[in-house]
Amino acid sequence: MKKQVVSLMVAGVLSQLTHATSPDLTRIEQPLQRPNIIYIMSDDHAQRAVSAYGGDLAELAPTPNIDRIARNGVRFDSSFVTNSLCGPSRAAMFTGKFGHKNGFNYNGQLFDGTQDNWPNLLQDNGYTTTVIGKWHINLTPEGFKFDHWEILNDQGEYYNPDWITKEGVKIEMGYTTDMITEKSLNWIDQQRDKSKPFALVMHHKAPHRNWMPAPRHTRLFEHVEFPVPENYFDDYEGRVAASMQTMNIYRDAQEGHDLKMTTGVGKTQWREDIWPHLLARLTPEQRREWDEAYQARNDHMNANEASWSDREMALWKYQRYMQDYLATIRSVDESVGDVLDYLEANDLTDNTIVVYTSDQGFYMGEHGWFDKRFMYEESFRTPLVMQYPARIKPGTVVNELVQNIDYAPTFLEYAGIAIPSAMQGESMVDLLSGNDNNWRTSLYYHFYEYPAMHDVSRHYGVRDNRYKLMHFYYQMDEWEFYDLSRDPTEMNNAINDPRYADEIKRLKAEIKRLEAKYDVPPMVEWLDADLERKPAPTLRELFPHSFKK
Ligand code: SGN
Ligand code: CA
Repeated sequence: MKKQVVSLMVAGVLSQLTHATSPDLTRIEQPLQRPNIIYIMSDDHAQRAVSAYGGDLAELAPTPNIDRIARNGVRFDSSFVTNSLCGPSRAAMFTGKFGHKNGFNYNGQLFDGTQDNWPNLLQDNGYTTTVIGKWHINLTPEGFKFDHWEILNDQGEYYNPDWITKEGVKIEMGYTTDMITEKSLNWIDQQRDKSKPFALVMHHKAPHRNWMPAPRHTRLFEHVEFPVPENYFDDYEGRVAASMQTMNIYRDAQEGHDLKMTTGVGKTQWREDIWPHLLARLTPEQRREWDEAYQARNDHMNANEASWSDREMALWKYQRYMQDYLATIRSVDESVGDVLDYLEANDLTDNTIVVYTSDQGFYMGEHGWFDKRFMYEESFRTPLVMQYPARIKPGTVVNELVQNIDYAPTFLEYAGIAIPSAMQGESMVDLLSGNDNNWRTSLYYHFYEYPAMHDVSRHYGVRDNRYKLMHFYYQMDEWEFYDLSRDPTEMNNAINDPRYADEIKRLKAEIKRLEAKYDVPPMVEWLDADLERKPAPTLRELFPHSFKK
């Protein structure tokens, strides 16, 4: 109790200090007890698949440990990203800036880690820091000052992954989600400098494509039938960009690589798999267990496929996709449980901020899709829960529109570090204590990765509490408008509906206002600069000693 009172007093002083706007005020007097920060981010975890948010999967595939964070602290009900793609999302989250300011707009760019970012600023101000897990914004955390880092290669592998450290690259045997948990807890327990507050960035590969569950979870949902979204068989009428994508579960998902469908009854070989190196990573023992887990279900499918209609096959594929996707999330949830248990057992809970989020949302069959990219709700939203018992009231729910650029300023303010004026996000600290009456009422979004995999057109847009306006550009010039209160699944593009003419006009002006506020450069500059992609060095070039000659 006493500890809590002290830290609350410190917090009061801090919130005054951190409101200073001077850009060169990078160091201020350190408070008595600065919070530890554990930032857990998974990859492609839809809000619909977090049971704290309720919804139709809450009972079928619950996430009790992620829900614990929400119960102990806060659940953000209107949490969004700036650009629904892995790399850009990570860059925005670290820097508190949109991609056009931090230089990272699409996967494959190389992030400049020397720019202000929250792990570096924490470390400059006396924190010990680490990142463990998926990185994906560069080959290594170049420019970052992490005291320790262990990262996956590129997208990472589910089984027996490559781990990259300062020393080089090596394969370690195990299931990646579990290894990230072990390495993270080991760092907290054994490796960190205990004289300093710590920040742990824990980035899971799961539940990213190709959705390979842990051996203990391959059959977790084999008898569960998941509810099929009403728009699974969407015809994309009135939505040109949506009609052109290639991220459809029943048309574009690979039958082998993604859906683990085999070539025939009694067979264990996957159907088409343009990335066979992933399955090839399994040891013979792991492979045997894996094949056994899928055998009966695949045999049943292979025996009946010829008699199934396209629609029946599409529905079968949906169930397979959901079973695997949700099973990979079970390991992530267990990992969160292990972290929370560790903090509780070691008296670290009160003064540690624990965040669970994802780099973006994901489609779970809505519009027929997997993947993300679009500014439609399922991928624009991302789960966000956070606990900090010393400062955040348990069971808090925030409805205001927050975005991943808000995390950096929030962590800095909680740590008592001045927020660089170039950061574009807002600290959520006042919002969390119910003291912010001036919070933003609209969000800006911009997706750039086109031409690219999944063929989602470039687009930008605005969303407020009720409406959304988007412009798809580059190879098309298409506007879409939705009244989310009437059309939450975004099936009726109302851009030409005269009843909304005033709202559309208002939102077009709002886009202009946000472009000015965030200093978005004229589109034409993008088109030229964006197409030049610098080739990244290879791991072999970086760590020649880790490879056989
Ligand atoms: C991989 C996936 C894609 C996915 C991108 C981006 N294919 O290329 O489906 O859209 O990553 O994902 S995979 O079969 O190789 O996994 S992101 O999380 O990095 O944004
Ligand atoms: Ca992702």
